[in-house]
Amino acid sequence: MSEMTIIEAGLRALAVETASWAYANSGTRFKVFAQPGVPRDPFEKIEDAAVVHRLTGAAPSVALHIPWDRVADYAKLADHAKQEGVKIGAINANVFQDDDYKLGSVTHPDPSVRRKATDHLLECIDVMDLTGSDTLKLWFADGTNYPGQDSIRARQDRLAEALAETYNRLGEHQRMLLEYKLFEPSFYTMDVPDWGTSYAHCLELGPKAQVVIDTGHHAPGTNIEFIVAFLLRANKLGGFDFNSRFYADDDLMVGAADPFQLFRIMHEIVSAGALDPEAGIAFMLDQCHNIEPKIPAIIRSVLNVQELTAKALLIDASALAAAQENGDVLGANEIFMDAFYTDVRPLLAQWRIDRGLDADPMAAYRQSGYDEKITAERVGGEQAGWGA
Ligand code: PSV
Ligand code: MN
Ligand code: MN
Repeated sequence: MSEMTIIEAGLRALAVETASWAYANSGTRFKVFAQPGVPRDPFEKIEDAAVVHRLTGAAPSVALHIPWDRVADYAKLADHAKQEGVKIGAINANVFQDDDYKLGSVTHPDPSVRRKATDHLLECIDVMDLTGSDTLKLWFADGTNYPGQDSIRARQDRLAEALAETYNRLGEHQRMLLEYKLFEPSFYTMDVPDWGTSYAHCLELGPKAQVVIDTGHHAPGTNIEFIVAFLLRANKLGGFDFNSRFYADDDLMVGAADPFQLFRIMHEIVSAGALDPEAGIAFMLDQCHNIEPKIPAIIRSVLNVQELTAKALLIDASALAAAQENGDVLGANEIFMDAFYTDVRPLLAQWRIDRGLDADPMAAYRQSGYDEKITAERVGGEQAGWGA
């Protein structure tokens, strides 16, 4: 099979989900640098997401974050997405920004705060019903800052209770993804600090609960592709929040810090046959574009995922299997690295031309006039909701 045939077969199905909040202003705790032309409401965020999809042909859905994307009429929002040629992806719950959540949300010691937080999770399932989304994404900032502050074990019980109530409210074709994070904003314990904790809760809940891997949420040096392989085998990998990091939860563009890591992750996906949408793995971006222009950064990110996936597709699977069986350590590694070092950019340019897309989506965006249009039309764009 030619390299082009292999890439065509693999990339046909690859869909990267962009995040509504990445189109809005964002920053660090030190400063938010407002950018011209950013969306003023969720409808405009969807319009920007649609531009990314039109230029790349590979970003057909956009994730929402509630309440950052709360609107009066969700059916209208979903319809707007449809008109624009995209659909609503995962609904991200937000139980980390109210004053009530200082000591936690679903694991708070006060039952009335836990009730409020769980009610928000249920509200997010209402949003899924109204928008046609099939995925609820849960991330909890919950945890403690000081030893002795609260019972680690009691907080696990409270978490399990809220998750079970939420799980039981899911419709037949809906699922929930539980995200973990090593630290931040809690610095002593996080209630879901790692994939093992998330996996154990998901196992207890049932088949509609799966783990989501945010690539920025691990200790330095963690072997993420091992986690991917393990969870795929257990049928408990629901998807990714892709981004890249040099230090902690940097939320930089995926593939920017460590393209080789992304390649290794995509190799596990490809070799498990999990690129196919039937496998149900959501390839989502969870990034902030604090200093770089947002739409081009998101286009770049989608292209990075495509490029590293294409390289992973080019690994000669049968030669690799033979080398592995023969215990040929160096031969196996050489086959693996050969694919990584292959320049797939000309093949991908041709792949785009074959689909009626521009060979260079970055240049096509610059020439499209869209940036000038939104800069002129949109005044007073939204802040994503955090980083102020
Ligand atoms: C938390 O750091 C996180 O990765 C979660 O996915 C949040 O929902 C997201 O960031 C939004 O900033
Ligand atoms: Mn995330
Ligand atoms: Mn994060």
